[in-house]
This record gives sequence, C-alpha cells and structure tokens, in this order.
Amino acid sequence: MPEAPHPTSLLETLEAITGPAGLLRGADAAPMLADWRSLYQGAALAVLRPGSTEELSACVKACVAAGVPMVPQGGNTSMVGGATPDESGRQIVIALTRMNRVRSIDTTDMTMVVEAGLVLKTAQDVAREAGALFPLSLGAEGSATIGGVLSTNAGGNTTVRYGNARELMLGLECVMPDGTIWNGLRRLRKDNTGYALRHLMVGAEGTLGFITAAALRLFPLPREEAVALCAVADEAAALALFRRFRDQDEGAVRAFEYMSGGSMHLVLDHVPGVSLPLAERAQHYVLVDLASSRPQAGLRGLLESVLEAAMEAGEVLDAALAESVAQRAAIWKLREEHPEGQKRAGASVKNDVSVPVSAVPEMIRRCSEALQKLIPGSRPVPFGHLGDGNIHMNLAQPPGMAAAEFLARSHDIMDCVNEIVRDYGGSFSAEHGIGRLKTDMMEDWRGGAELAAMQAIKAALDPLGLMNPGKVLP
Ligand code: FAD
Ligand code: 2HG
Ligand code: ZN
Repeated sequence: MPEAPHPTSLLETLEAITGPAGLLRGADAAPMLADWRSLYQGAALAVLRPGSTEELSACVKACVAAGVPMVPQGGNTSMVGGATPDESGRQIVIALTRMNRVRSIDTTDMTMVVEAGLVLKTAQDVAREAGALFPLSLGAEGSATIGGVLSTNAGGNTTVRYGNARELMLGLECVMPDGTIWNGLRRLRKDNTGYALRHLMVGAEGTLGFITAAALRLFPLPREEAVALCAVADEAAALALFRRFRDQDEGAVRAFEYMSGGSMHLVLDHVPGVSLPLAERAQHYVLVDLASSRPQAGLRGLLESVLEAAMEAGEVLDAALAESVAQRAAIWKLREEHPEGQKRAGASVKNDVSVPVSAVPEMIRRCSEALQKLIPGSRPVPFGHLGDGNIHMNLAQPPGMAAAEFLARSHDIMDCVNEIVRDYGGSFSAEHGIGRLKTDMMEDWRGGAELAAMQAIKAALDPLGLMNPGKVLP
C-alpha cells in the first residue's frame, strides 16, 4: 500500500479532478454532514461533487491511494443515517448531485437511462413529458435521487402495483470501490448471465461502490385516475377494504395507504396548508388511489360501488372522492405530510416494519398496546403502505416529557415493536434500509449464513473497507 498522502494534498488532487465547483468545505458542506432526522451530526474532510463518471472514478482512485473512507450521498433524505459521515472528520462525502443528466429515453423499449444524481421527481417529469410513467413515488421525491432510491431499494407508495426500486431497474453503471468503471447499463428484460451484480448494488446503501447511472423501466401513462380518502372503522376494516378493491380489479390499485387518527391529527394540527375533506375526525383513515391506462376504465364507478358496499358493511364510515386534479393532490398531501407532521410535533421514534398483509391489523393493535405500556402517555402514530404490508409503526413522545428522555428509550421502543413483528415473520426494516441506525440489529436478525455471505461479498468487493464504513454491516 502506498504511503497515504497528507489530506491537504488529497484535497488538492481531488479539486484538480473536479474543478472548484466539485469541492465544498466549511459552511457550504455543512448541510451534507447531518441527516434529515437530526439523529447524527457528522464531520468530513470535504464534500466532493464530481461532474461525471470518469471524474468520480479518478476521485475514488485518489481516495483509495490515500486510504480515505468514502460516504456516497444523493439527496440526503436517508431515514437511517446512511449518507452521513461519522464524527471523526476523516471521511469524505461524495455527493452525486451534479451527475444528473438524462442520457436516453425510449418509449418503444419503455426504458430511460439516467444518471444517479437525477432527482426522482425530475425523472418522473421527464418520463411524463415523453409520454410514459416512471412509477416510483415517495414523500421525499423532490430531493431523493435515482442513485439514492436504488441504493436503498426504496419502496414508497406504489410498491403494491409496481414493486420496489429494484423491480424498476434493468441495468446499472457503477464505480466500484477501487475506482474501476463497470458499465452494466443493459436495457434488457431478460439477462441471465451469472451472478446479478446489478442486484447486489441495489440495496447495498453505498457499501459496495457507487451507482452512477441506471437503465429504468417505464410504463404506460394512466388514462384514468381516481382517489378517495376514507374514514374506516378500525385496522381490520382498512384491510377488508383493500381486499374489496383487490378482488374487484387488482390491476387498478396503484396505492393503498393506512393512516391512524393519531398520525393524521399531528398533520392537521402542525402542518400548514392541509385540511380534512371529511365531516369529522376519525380514528383510522385510508387513502385509495386507482389508476388505469385502459380507455374508459370506469374507475370512478369502481370506487363508488366498492365504497358503497363497504359502507353498508360498516367498514367505511365516511369518504371524500377527489373531483379534480387539485383535490387529488390535496388528499395525497395529507398522506405525504405524515413524516413532517411527526417531526413538527416533537420527538418520535420510527419503526419501518413489514409483516404479511393479513397480519397488519393485529400487528398494529399489539404494538400500540405494548408501546403504551412501555412508555405511559406515549402516542402510537402508525401509518404506511398497507397494500404491501409495510407500516411505519411510529411512536410520538408523551406530551410534557423531555425529548431527550424519550429518545433515550429509542432502542427499547424499536425492540418492543420488532419482537412483535418477529411473531409474524416480518422485517425490522422494510424500505428505509439499515444505514448506521440499525447495524446492531443485523446479527440478531440476519446472523448465520446470510450475514456471513454479506460479509464475504463486502470483503471481496471492498477489501480495504473504504466504502461507507459503519453502515449496514455490524
Ligand atoms: P441518500 O439519503 O443521500 O442516501 C441513502 C443511502 O444510499 C446512503 O447509504 C448513501 O450512502 C447511499 N447512496 C446514495 N446515493 C448513492 C449512489 N449514487 N451510489 C451508491 N450509494 C448511494 N423511503 C422509502 O423507501 N419509501 C418512502 O415512502 C420514503 N419516504 C420518505 C419521506 C421523507 C419525507 C423522507 C425524508 C425520506 C423518505 N424515505 C422513503 C427514505 C428514503 O430512503 C429516501 O428518501 C431515498 O431512498 C434516499 O434517496 P437519497 O437520494 O436522498 O439518498
Ligand atoms: C413514508 O412512507 C416514509 O412517508 C417515511 O417512508 C416514514 O416517517 C416515516 O416513518
Ligand atoms: Zn414509507
């Protein structure tokens, strides 16, 4: 191993590769050193922003020669501290946000090749302008990048219909941990040619290298859309309503989201510019989103007939059907503001868990009871993607308790939820990943052959351990 150059000369080398626009320090770098949830405050030598795959490759080679650990970053919206450097000040954050070009789009192949730093919302807009749909959708889509959503295998609101980010990816271009460029940007629907490196990189949270570009799947644009917000009797009624829609027309369900009254009311009470389109507040809500690319799909009729039957059965108590694009957006805003509502209302602890969809109602009830027993006065505020079994089983602090006192119990709270989730064969991290927050849970949940294989893969691809150290693996 060559002798490590002094950090100052490394930064000079890096600046020479990227130009001055590619190297941020001091106040310019500060926003990239803390995470969205304010769980971690890191420090770094600098934030590097290469402008191309070739520049990134050269930068990685320089960092490897200097033995400097690298932390990939996209929109910095990680819920688990995955993109935040540690406190040592010896790591370098490499943000791909300047690498944001659309390289090609083809509506016969229904594919689009984009660079990793492209913001998800921009990718959706570019596809729509070309007459196609890129269906991944999540609350952070105005900041999250394609590289970030692939590296976390993000789920979001449309997993029930289109799958997670992984299912939307056909091929990748990457810079590997030694700086080698791998061009696997194949746009094929079928490609069984040995181990699928592309699938290792998806969900690796930057621990196996950098995703620099991706070939993505596109879909036909919907011709009809219908959205409703419903007050439902309880969690079981929410599930029963999901089954009614799925049984009538599974292909029409684009999203099916559950929101507890506790969580909805934090949104209504703390987020400006939202209002409840129902006569009164309820204990449980569901957002149903139907979409079809078929002409005359009759979604409005489907929505009305299913809701009418569910009302007769006592499952749905009240419903507001969106009459315009603006009303659809207003209903979706009520759902998307749940993370913000919880943030504004005080301290909360997140539990991004999944169970088989049939177990969701019982899991929510059991967790809510157990959490209230664990921390008297605390408020369970669950919400999430009921259609795919992923619920954010979050807990808001008791009013009046000091935030620090409540947050000191974070691990007890997560353990309490996770032990119940385990009973259903569920997962302790459904869509947000492991990052730094959950590495200590890996041994317990994935120990044995699975973790050993992950460690062997990490050692093979990143033998120096310079890619996002301290993340994912214990
Ligand atoms: P970052 O936060 O910058 O990074 C995330 C991880 O990926 C880090 O480990 C980082 O090192 C790595 N990484 C980033 N870019 C690259 C790259 N190019 N190559 C290699 N590694 C890279 N997630 C969901 O799944 N569903 C949701 O519904 C959802 N809603 C959210 C709502 C809000 C308000 C917020 C703040 C977050 C939400 N998330 C959700 C979390 C989600 O993981 C991120 O929004 C998104 O996937 C991360 O994208 P990003 O570009 O911000 O990545
Ligand atoms: C969502 O579904 C995100 O809105 C965030 O995954 C979840 O804040 C959370 O717990
Ligand atoms: Zn979510």
